[in-house]
Order: sequence, then structure tokens, then C-alpha cells
Amino acid sequence: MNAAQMLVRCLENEGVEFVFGIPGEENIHFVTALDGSSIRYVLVRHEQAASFMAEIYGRLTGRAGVCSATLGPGAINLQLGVADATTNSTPMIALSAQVGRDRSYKESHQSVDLVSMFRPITKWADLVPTPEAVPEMVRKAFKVAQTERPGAVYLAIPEDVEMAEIDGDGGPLPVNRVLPQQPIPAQVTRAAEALATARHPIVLAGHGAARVGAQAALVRFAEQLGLAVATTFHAKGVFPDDHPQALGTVGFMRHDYANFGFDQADVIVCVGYELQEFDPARINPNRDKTILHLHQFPAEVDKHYPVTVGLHGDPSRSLDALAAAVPTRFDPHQIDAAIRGLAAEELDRGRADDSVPLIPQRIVADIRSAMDPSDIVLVDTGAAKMWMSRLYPTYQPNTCLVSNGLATMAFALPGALAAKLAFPDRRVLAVMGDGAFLMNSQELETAVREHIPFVVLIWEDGEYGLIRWKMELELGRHSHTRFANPDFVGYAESFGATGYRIRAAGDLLPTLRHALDDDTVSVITCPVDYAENLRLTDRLGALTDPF
Ligand SMILES: Cc1ncc(C[n+]2csc(CCOP(=O)(O)OP(=O)(O)O)c2C)c(N)n1
Repeated sequence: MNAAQMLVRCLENEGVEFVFGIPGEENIHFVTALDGSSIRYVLVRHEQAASFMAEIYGRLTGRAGVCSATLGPGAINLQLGVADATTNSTPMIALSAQVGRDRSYKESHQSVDLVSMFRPITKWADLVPTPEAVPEMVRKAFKVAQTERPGAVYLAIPEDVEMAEIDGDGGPLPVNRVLPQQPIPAQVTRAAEALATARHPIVLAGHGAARVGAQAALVRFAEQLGLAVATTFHAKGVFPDDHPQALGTVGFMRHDYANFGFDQADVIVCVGYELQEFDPARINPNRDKTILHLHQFPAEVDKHYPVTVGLHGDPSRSLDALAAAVPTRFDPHQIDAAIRGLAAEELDRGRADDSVPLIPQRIVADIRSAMDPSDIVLVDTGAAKMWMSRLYPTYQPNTCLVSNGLATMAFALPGALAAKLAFPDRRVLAVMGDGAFLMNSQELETAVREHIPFVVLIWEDGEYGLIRWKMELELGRHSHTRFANPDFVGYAESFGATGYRIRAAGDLLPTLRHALDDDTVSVITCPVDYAENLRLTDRLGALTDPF
């Protein structure tokens, strides 16, 4: 057996179902060794897309997704998804070839120091030095990637190592998983004391809570103590938005409705919140809140996030332990109901608005009507992310995915393909701006060829809309943001996908429903009226005492 064959056996041993990638001259042994294995190789059209596919598979399943590329340029193309996975605390393994040891010490064709390039954007990056190292290094890669706090791991396999025969009788190592931990009782007691004397506590649920499935514990905790719960963008759905104590999301660039709940609070119970998700100054501008930090690991230091007590362990166990130690039930705050009313009102107004181009609130409302609670929407980075994150009611964790660590553009289309592979029974929608769509639209070919149905909804404005919004807000004018688009319907059809153009507001919902039920790849382009962007920030800016 050679190292490439051993690598495939080790990936099978880890339960890997898919490898996303493009082969190169230096990893042909690995790619051909996948033939006859239980792993499906998904051939893509850009390594960046392969990295996003691996990331989203990892985010949805908790098991590291795997992408693969050749050395040099192929490996470098993987870097955006790798960095995205690490900053989004998502398990992922990136594999690439590397030049052989017979030329790695000198200037040679396509040779760059890949391990050094990957080190700052991974939890672990290394070169496989011998064929015999494969079982230990693969086991370690998965263990490091999947253990809290998850992230990406990179392994480089030199071309001569890949084809070398293995000495000895080593095989894949048994998989062991790190078990959830109970918080320390003394921490629970201190946190309970801080909470019991609070006047108006509030809960913030972050990505770390969604990742470990803390939804049921959050609902128990909130109901027992009578607390309102807001989530970060990344954690949307971990507290169901149709629950009467749900406050919606925080993380928008301006003081949004849920922020008023934090203004009133004296204690914030942060569950799985990671500071990369948004600046804690948004919820603790005056640095006067008491912060209880419930997570698997200690919090990052930030002057706006002064942790009074940290409960380190599995967030569900910490929530249950804390609820058991606090006998108090807090009275509902009337401001919380008002906050919920404002978001619902905005969405209702959108639902009834028939103007063309469509206002963002109308598009959000129609997406919600078209999607079942467990269907998955991936929202790309741009103005659409702001609208969807603020307003899209989400009922289950990991059913509305944004990138909020690196906040990269162009992950949603390849990500939708991976989401459909991970959950074939759910319907999948990628929501994207026209800028982001053209950054990875080549993967329509992959999806059509591999028969992976999903829908892309383009919010078309002929512009990098979020950047225009920011320029207008901060500079009072904009420049260098407009571009021209191809005919997206004809473009989609040239790939063998189905294309739709929305011409009237009333067309969007039936078109979405039809496309989501169709067993094919569909692209819907919908004109959007981003004049609403400034209207929103002006309205929120004026909202100083809405209650
Ligand atoms: C890869 C990448 N490049 C640039 C940016 C900066 N950026 C964030 S949003 C945005 C504009 C997005 O435009 P579009 O996809 O058309 O969506 P819109 O804002 O118009 O809805 C840009 C350029 C980024 N986040 N990621």
C-alpha cells in the first residue's frame, strides 16, 4: 500500500463522505486512490469553491469537511475558505500536494512554502514527512479540527511521499471524541449569585451555542428564569424566533431594535458568544454591564467584555446548572414585547409592498414564506446579509447561515451545494448579491453535472451595494461601486440550470416555491431597491426612545 491509498483509508476511517477538489499533476495517486472507496470525489471548477464546500459541510455536520488541491496555485486557491473556516470556528481539513523532498530545498517549479502560508489561518498546518506518518497525522488533523474551538487544519503531502510504499503494518487509528464537560460548581455558585441580584438580565446566544446544539437548554433556561434571548447573526435559530421571549439578532452596524434590550440590561448572560462575531461595544458601550460568559473556553480579552464569571464547559450543561442554582424568576420587561413588535411590523410592511424593484423587506418576507423551518438558506456577504440577518425569522439552528467571522463574499453558492449533499432531504437556497454571485458562479456547472439541486436568489442592483451604503453613511457620497451584469437568466441556462427573472413583486413567492420544489439547479434574479438601505439606517439613527 502506498501513502495515497493509506490516506484514503484514514479518511474513510474518519467517516469522510466527500472530498471537494481539483486534481493536479502532483496528487494523481491520491485522487485515483479514491476510486472504489466509500468517498465521493466532487470535482469543482475553482479550489476556492472547494474550500467553501468543505467549510459548509463541516459547519452543518460538526464533522470536518475535506477539500483537496494540487501544490502551489491550487493550494493557494484553498486559502479563502480555510481562513473563513478558522474565523468561523468550523471544522475543516485542507489537503494539498507539495514538491518532493528531492527539490524542496532549492528554487524549483511551482514551489512555495505552503505550510508557512497556511499556519496563520489554521489551528495546525504541517507537512507529512514520511508515508508512515499518515495515520497519526490524519487522526490528529481531525481531532484538532473538530475539538472546541473548531477550525481548519492543513496537511501538505509531498509528491514523492504520496506514491511511496508504506513500511510496516500500520493502519488508521481508532477515532475518539472529546466528551462534553460539566462546569465547575464554584463557578456556577458565583454566576448564580450575580444573576440572582440582577435587576434586568438578558441572554445573548452566539455561534458556540448553535454549534453544540444548545437550543433546548436555552429555551429551558429562558423559560425558567423568564429572560429574553437575542442571538448573534451567526447563531440565528438557536433560540427560535417564534418563541415569545425571542428578541431577534444583534450585530447590525447601527443600533437595531434588539440593542434597546441590551441598553436596559444590567447583566448579560453570554452563551457561546465569540468576539469575532461582532464588537462587544455594541452591547456594552459604557463598560458597565456584568458579563457571565458560558462557553467551552475562556473569553478573549476586550475592554467592552469584562467577564465577571466564566462558566467553562458544555453550554447546555452550564445553562442547566445555572438555572438550577437561581431560584428567581424575572418579570418580563415591557420593552422586550415592543422590540418584537417593531421587527414584526417591518416585515409585515415588506410583505404588503408591491413596488418594483422589490424592497428588501418584501424579499425577506417571501423567502420566509417559501421555506420550511428546516430548509437551509445561506446568505452571502453584502447588503442582503444585513437584511436577512436582522429580519429573517429563524426557527432552528444552522438553517440561516452567514459568514460572520471573516465575512467573506462568494461562499453561499458553493456552500449551498455542500449543504444539499449534507442534507439531501432539505431544500437549499443561496441568497447572494450580484457581485458575490459572479465570484463563484462557475460552480453552477459542478452542481448541474453532479445533479445537486438548489436555488440561487440574486438580489440584483448592479452594484457592490453594501459598500455604497457604507460610503453614503460615512462620506455622504459614493464612487467605484457600479458594474454591469450579464443576462443572468441566459447565463444560468448556458450551464444547463433554469433561470428566472422577477418582473413583478407578486412573482417572487410562486417562483421561489416552484424552483425550490424542482429537482434541478435554479437561478432567480430579482431587482432590489437599495434606497431602503439609507432609509433604514436613518430610521434606526432617529430611534432613540421608541417605547
Ligand atoms: C472576498 C471579499 N471581497 C470583498 C469584500 C468586501 N465587501 C463586502 S460586501 C461587498 C459588496 C457585495 O456586493 P454584492 O455581492 O453585489 O451584494 P450587495 O451588497 O449589493 O447586496 C464587498 C465588496 C468581502 N467581504 N469579501
